[in-house]
Amino acid sequence: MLIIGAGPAGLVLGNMLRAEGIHCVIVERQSRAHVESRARAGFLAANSVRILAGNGLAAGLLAAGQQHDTCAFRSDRGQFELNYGELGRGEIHTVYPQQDLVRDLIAEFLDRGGEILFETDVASVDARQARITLRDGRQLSGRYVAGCDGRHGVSRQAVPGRRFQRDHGVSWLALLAEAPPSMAAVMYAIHPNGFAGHMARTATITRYYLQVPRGTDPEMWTDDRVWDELHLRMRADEYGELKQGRFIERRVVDMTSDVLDPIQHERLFLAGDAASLISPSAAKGANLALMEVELLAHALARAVNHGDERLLARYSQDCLPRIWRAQEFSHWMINLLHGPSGDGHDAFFARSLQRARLESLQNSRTHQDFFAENYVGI
Ligand code: RFL
Repeated sequence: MLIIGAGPAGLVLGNMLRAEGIHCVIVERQSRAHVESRARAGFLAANSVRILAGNGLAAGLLAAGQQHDTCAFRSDRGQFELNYGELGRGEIHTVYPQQDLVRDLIAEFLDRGGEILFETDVASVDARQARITLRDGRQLSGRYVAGCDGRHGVSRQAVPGRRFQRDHGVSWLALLAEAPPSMAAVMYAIHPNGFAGHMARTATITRYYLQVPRGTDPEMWTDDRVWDELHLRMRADEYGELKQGRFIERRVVDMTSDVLDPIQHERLFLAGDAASLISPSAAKGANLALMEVELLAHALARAVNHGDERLLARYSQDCLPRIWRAQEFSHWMINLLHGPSGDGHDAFFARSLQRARLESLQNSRTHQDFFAENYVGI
């Protein structure tokens, strides 16, 4: 079995297949040090924790992860909190940095007898032959190939299908501050200057987001300028100062989404960002990846160990409704968090809808239950 990519998708899949006694090679373009220090996601949904724990992959997460059950919204109408752990299905997030999860998964995969070829770049995939060609011309083949090589990978190019794409027209400056969280809850601040977000990562690291114009050069945002803008949009005068520190990551993320249909072709199966890219507005990417690889691992184990390809044949059809449900919620979140700029008639109309949406979330228990179920659920 060949897996392209040592991100959360490829590594969880590899670990699950090793547990079934299936020979697995993961081919990864980057070095081990690189993937073990790449900071991205942090918020893991209850379903992800169940998958990781159920497959013996959660020791680090259970020891060091922090439980989060509350998010809050601030706007010119004040602030309110939603304790989503007591709403909807009563599920919560576990916050554990993605690079720590990747480090744990690599160690466990190697312990289970898996093989990883780091710094090995895949140039193309032949889905019919289940064969990959490396940048240096060498070829590797297996019984099946799993394309877990993320949004810019090559494996999605080997799946003929439709690609549904949406550019939400919004960009975020994604920041990691060497500073403790400023509040217990995830904070979504809605301000005429744009959205600002606060999310705890660890006791000493906090993620912040600032909505910025498309095409912004992150280097134009000095530390002082970022803190001033965060204070303004988070209304620190009213609700208290933020705990400041040095920014150790500063990058612009464009809010785009896409879904491939189908996410399989011949003997190639896509999972994670390779299958569908979701904007980080609802922190769903890594969680969707784990949902998919659980189904894929199960289907591959049936095929390899029992010669039964029925689950593999319906992999795409089993995943896509859940992918679209997550996309729908993420799209809803984007509309909730980002108001239009300008003072024209259309801007007023759109801003009023945004306000109505927020008020409904603040006051309607039914709406809150719906939010909680989708915010944490997959
Ligand atoms: P990854 O993690 O991108 O891993 C793909 C791997 O494939 C390798 N690769 C290749 N290897 C060999 N040959 C090639 N030709 C290759 N091309 C690529 C790459 O080097 C890489 O190691 O994809 P995967 O495994 O599908 O995992 C997806 C998640 O990483 C992603 O969805 C999340 O990080 C999204 N996301 C979040 N998701 C959550 O569930 N919760 C969050 O809180 C959350 N926060 C975030 C996020 C994404 C963010 N950014 C950077 C877009 C916050 C941010 C800022």
